[in-house]
Amino acid sequence: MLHYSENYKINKVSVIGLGYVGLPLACAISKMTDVEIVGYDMNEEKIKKIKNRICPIDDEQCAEDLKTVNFDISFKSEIINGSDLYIVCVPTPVRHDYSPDLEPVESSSRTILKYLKKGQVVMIESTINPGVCEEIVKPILEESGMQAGVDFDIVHCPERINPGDKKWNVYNIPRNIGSTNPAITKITADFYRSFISAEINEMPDLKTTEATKIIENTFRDINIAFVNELAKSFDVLGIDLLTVIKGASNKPFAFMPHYPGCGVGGHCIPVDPYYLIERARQSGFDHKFVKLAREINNSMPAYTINLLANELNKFDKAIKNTKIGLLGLSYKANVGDIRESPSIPLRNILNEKFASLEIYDPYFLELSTCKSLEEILEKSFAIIVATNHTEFLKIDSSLLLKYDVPIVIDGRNCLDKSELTSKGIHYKGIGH
Ligand code: SAJ
Repeated sequence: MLHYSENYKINKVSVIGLGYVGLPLACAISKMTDVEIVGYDMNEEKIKKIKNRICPIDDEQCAEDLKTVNFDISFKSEIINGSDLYIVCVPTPVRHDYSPDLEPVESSSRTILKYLKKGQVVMIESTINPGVCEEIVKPILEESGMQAGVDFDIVHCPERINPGDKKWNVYNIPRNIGSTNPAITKITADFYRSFISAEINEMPDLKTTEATKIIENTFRDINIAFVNELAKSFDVLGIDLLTVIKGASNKPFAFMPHYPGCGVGGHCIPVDPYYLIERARQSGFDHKFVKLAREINNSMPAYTINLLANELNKFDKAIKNTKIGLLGLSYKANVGDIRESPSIPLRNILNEKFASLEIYDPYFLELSTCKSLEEILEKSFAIIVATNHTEFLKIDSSLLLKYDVPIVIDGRNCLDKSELTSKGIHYKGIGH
């Protein structure tokens, strides 16, 4: 077993990737510990912004920290040279065919390879499937001629940042941490305990640690798929699913509400299950249930468009050439993040059906055709609410009647159905 563990000390830490995970982490380390912390990101523009204390992410705590922290950052990787602990916080997306894209993890490992020396530790915070540390990262780092677990070590501590969350942040979210070397797990866990007030749970190895984050988000995806399938079923049964979920939620144990919608977006929930599906497939196991959940969630944009078509038919209209307003591009309320957003397939389907399409998202004015909520209502006959941004919650019958918008498809079930229908608005939610 590794002998450097006994006198391994963390004096210099480098964070590789200064996005919504890496930047808050680097700020926290610089504020709460006495180690030297440096940040590396290949994006020169982002580095310039951060140097000017402009927070490039939707994270209030991080924006606050950025006003006062002082640590070196660069778009040149030399800055990480001599780190005792390299922390990788790069994206793990999927490609258009939903295949895992580990290129950012691989290229970060290659960057570290240039500087890796005996007695150093590489920590991966990116969300990865079981096996990535030992099957992808380890071989790259061992091109140094050194041996993982003998000359250096690899640790995994999956990130748990929840974008836009005002309560949970890098300082107070519990973490799991693991490696193949218990001594290093303990040392790095103690380091995380020096700036995180929540539980830091030491895991026995890399694969179980990698698996925790993957199942956390797959759990969420399959539960959302469950209520999305219920929405389709209850729409034909004439049952209001939201009322049913509200009723089921007063069960004080063994029930956890999830909510139907026009689709599942973001860089976590609709992505992480594919990492598990693909790795298990390589070992001969077919995750039928997890795959089906992904199919159900991916079917929700088309289902939402069908609801629109049904309402338009009541006015003897088709989608073609009808003025349709798409409200919201972001995958989640009050954040400016379009990754895997269901609004993208919604927009694509509406264009394929030759809708006279208008778009408005206050977080994406550069992708919008309208500059305000009033403008898109004025230009629409029917609207789809795809993101429950706070600004959209003020939509009521007086606003819709003022702009003569008789149809609302509420993709986030966020508007007041009874108020709207009581004034003759054709309202249809998802299972609601
Ligand atoms: N969604 C539904 N129904 C639900 C919940 C979400 O349709 O009941 C949709 C949202 O509209 C969105 C997508 O799913 O399009 C993802 O929503 P999310 O609330 O899960 O937001 P994320 O993607 O920011 O997920 C993060 C994750 N955090 C980490 O990976 C560290 C996730 O694990 C958290 O559970 C989630 O935040 C959270 O709880 O808010």
